[in-house]
Amino acid sequence: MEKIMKLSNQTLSQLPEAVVVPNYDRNQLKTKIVHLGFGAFHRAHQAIFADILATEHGSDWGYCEVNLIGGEKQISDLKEQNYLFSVCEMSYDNWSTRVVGVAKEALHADIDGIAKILEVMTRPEIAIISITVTEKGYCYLPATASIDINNVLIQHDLDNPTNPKSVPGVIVEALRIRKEKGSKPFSVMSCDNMPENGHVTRNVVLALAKIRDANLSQWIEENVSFPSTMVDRIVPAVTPDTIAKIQNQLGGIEDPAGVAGEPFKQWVIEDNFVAGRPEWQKAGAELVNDVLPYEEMKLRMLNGSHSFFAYLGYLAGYLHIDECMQDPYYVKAARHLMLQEQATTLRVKGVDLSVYADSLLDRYRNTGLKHRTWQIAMDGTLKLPQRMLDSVRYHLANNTPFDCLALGIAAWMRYVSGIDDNGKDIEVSDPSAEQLKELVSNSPDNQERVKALLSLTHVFGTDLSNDQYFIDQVTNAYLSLRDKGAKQTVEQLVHLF
Ligand code: NAI
Ligand code: CS2
Repeated sequence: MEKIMKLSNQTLSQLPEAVVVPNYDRNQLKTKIVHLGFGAFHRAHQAIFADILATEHGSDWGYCEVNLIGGEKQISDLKEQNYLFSVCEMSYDNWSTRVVGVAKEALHADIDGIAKILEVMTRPEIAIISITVTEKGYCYLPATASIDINNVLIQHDLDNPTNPKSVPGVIVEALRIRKEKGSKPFSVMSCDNMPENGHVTRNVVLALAKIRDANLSQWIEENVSFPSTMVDRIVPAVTPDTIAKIQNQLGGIEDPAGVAGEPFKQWVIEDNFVAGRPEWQKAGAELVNDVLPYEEMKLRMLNGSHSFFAYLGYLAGYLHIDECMQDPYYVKAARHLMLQEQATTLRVKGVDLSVYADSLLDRYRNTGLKHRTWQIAMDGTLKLPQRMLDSVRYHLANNTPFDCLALGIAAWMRYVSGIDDNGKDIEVSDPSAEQLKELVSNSPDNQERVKALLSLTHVFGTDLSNDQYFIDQVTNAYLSLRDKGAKQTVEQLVHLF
């Protein structure tokens, strides 16, 4: 039987001509960024920007790719294939492929040990620690953007500060070593979907450092920058089908570290780096003073409508976003949500939000993506605040209607109740899953369920948990979902617009 070959330096020359391969001298690259979270998104986003810079502008910025928790296989695959991986763009059924060469090293905490990761992070030439570890990785309380001191990883790191496990713990320890060695600090750049993601990162790092040593936290405060970023590119979780399609693109060569995403990409970065940065603007990123207006726009319009589709879609049996887009009532409701209930809350200037909304709907129509509603539905307790609840606060303060937001929140409540509209069990994945299960099983399936879930003040804050108008709006939507199901509830709501 013929042996299937893997992507590597040796097999690069055998790839089909259409595949873009690194045309630069990879030996000239220096590891100057340590990236925490070698997941699907980083590969198709930040790594692509760096690869464009190396290809077109002679950049020498290379990466050490790190996974702290999960993703062991991605790191070992990467090591086995000379740190090469491919990124495909899926526009409907037309794929194009690029092999990315900017990774120089790869480490996993459970394979290589945390000491090795800290050794790399404390090299003087490391200028940036960038992060995509999902909202969970920050060990924070979303309602207050402050550290969750009861998080098991944080508890571990408080007891074992020199042998940390959490993202904040690893950053604090690396900075402590750098301070002690007298080396310069680095910048810490979050690329996760949170508003003011730089501030969240700064909050958790400073809070943990303060508990350890007030001098250290003061040094961090004075020397380290935490630029915020708005990141956008839809990159669904890799499936066996994706891997098979990538292999096809590579002319039969296998790449288990490959990913595929949509053609669109956007990156807005707060220009605040203490030890230099790549010239990302040359690869299409926007460097600005204040990212928050862009973050809010993206989190509320894109991620807000994504979560709306995810909960209402999953309940109705729509397994992928493009299936939601086949339902005209869902599309109309999402457009109303975006333009009447999210756009109106935004402070971004100079963007035509109606054009933006339509471009998002077009991106969701991409049938090549197969983006699972279940994937987007996960970790709702960490997503709802920035995607829906901040806008609800705006509407409550301004006495303006928020029917679609109330429906989206109620749909999350139906979803975490664990049974879809066809009576099938839902596998709820969320860091608060245990607590959710307890609240659901101890409350009857009526207005009491809504009240029980609203008692999660780390999600809803004490303000929303006690706001009677908000409670009533969500309860009405919840009872309609319970009695009529998601499809009919969406259709009836749309008829009122
Ligand atoms: P993924 O599931 O492929 O990767 C998740 C990464 O996070 C892995 O590297 C894993 O090791 C790490 N991780 C998970 N829990 C952790 C923890 N508690 N501590 C430390 N590391 C942890 O997910 P993907 O697609 O890479 O997305 C990651 C994040 O990137 C998203 O949550 C979002 O914030 C952001 N993002 C994703 C986009 C996408 O379309 N996939 C687009 C825009 C932003
Ligand atoms: C999605 C995002 O999984 C989710 O929650 O809403 O990952 C979304 O695909 C990206 O933010 C698009 O940039």
